[in-house]
Amino acid sequence: MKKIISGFIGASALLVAANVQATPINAHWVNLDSSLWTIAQAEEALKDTNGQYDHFYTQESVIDFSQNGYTGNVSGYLDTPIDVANNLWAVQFTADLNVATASDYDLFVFTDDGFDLRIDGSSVMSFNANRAPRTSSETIYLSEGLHSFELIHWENYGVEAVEWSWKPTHSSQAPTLVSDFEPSAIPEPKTMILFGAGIAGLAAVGRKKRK
Ligand SMILES: [Ca+2]
Ligand SMILES: [Ca+2]
Ligand SMILES: [Ca+2]
Repeated sequence: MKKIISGFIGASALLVAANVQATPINAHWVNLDSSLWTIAQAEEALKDTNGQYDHFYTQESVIDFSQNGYTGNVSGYLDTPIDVANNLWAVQFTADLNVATASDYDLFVFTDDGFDLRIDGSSVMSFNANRAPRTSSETIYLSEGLHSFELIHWENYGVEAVEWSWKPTHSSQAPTLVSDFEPSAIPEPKTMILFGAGIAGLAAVGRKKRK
């Protein structure tokens, strides 16, 4: 009986592994020519209704950037993909967050300067001013499944950093980068094949045991 249970977990793990498709986070960057202090100003700049700023777009797998070597709460960082000489800019990160297990989660957003984190269209945490590199934290409940998120961040002179990490509230593990994103919960055909192979393997284990 014990063997059958472990075999079933193996099949489930295969399903999860095949279903997660490292889909990128969309990042929209905008270079500015004047100071900004608030979330509203960063949003205005990103909208750029007068078309006065330079915009560019990248795809990222995690939010863990610094122009100045600040590692945040999880070791390591990526160079922010914007001219380090430019001290005035804003960025909007968007993707779907895939929550495998419904739970309370501790969220940690490390930034210089400010930010606004929205999940399913509502702000859950923000720092609506400029600051030296600091961590903001918040605990929220997330149901299983996909949750759209938007993280707005800006740089207004000096040091720049932005990192988003999390952990289940009741876990003693260290925070890890939020990095599990996918556009759709619909299993791919290859997922079903692997799942079928897992079931076949389980049946083989069962047969072997009876002999
Ligand atoms: Ca980091
Ligand atoms: Ca800077
Ligand atoms: Ca700064």
